[in-house]
Amino acid sequence: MTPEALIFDVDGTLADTERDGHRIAFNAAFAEAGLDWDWDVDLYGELLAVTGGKERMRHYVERCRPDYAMPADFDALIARLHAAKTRHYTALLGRGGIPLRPGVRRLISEARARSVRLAIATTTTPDNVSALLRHAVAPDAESWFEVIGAGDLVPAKKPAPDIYYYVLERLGLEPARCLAFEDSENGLRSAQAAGLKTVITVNDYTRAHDFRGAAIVLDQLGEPDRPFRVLSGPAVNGAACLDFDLLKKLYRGP
Ligand code: XBP
Ligand code: MG
Repeated sequence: MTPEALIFDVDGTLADTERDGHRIAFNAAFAEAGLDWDWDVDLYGELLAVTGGKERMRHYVERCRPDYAMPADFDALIARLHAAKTRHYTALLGRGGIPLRPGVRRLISEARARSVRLAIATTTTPDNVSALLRHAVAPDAESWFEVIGAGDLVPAKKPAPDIYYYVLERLGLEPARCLAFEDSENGLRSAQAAGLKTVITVNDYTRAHDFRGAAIVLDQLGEPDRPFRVLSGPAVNGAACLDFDLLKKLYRGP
């Protein structure tokens, strides 16, 4: 049995966008606004527990900057900073700054060749998804994805299941017909709560997360000449990468 649709998270799953992408863009927006906020690699790793850029900035001010005198129009400041951050981030993607993770292009191509439907479920801003797909995948890659669920389309971000519910409803599919791809514990909780079987590819920020309940946990999707490592999950009988043979075994749908 083959799943009818693959639903991909974006940040950390399609590409390693956090440390050298979103983080750099946040810092550029802070500097531009004359703020002394500076998120180093370790601090950013802690802040990633909060999904969503606006939510993350608020959390930082509330938890880490008791010295900061919040202006009366703090909401407006957050909105301005976030718009600037999106501008910096999409410009960085436009310069080809962030490549896809290993195996992502191969798996997407294989899915398209088999007419398996594709969708996106992410907390990031829609403009960021468009820019990544256009610049790192292909100029017309947005049209390959039937549903793009992103950002503030739903009120509650991951780990809430809302964005996956949104995508499933628009695909018109039961979760048992789909497979999700995530890189983080918040992402896994979100997909699981929506009833989706989930493949995890870890990255440096998420390696130590709790991935109990995932269909399989890999270091990356793998290429024939760049094999993945299985961090937990079923035996893969010498497979080097997550192709449709392995995917079907993991899926075992209705
Ligand atoms: C990704 C995120 C995003 C980005 C920032 O989580 O948490 O918030 O860090 O994007 P996931 P915005 O991969 O689980 O979707 O600034 O556009 O919110
Ligand atoms: Mg992610």
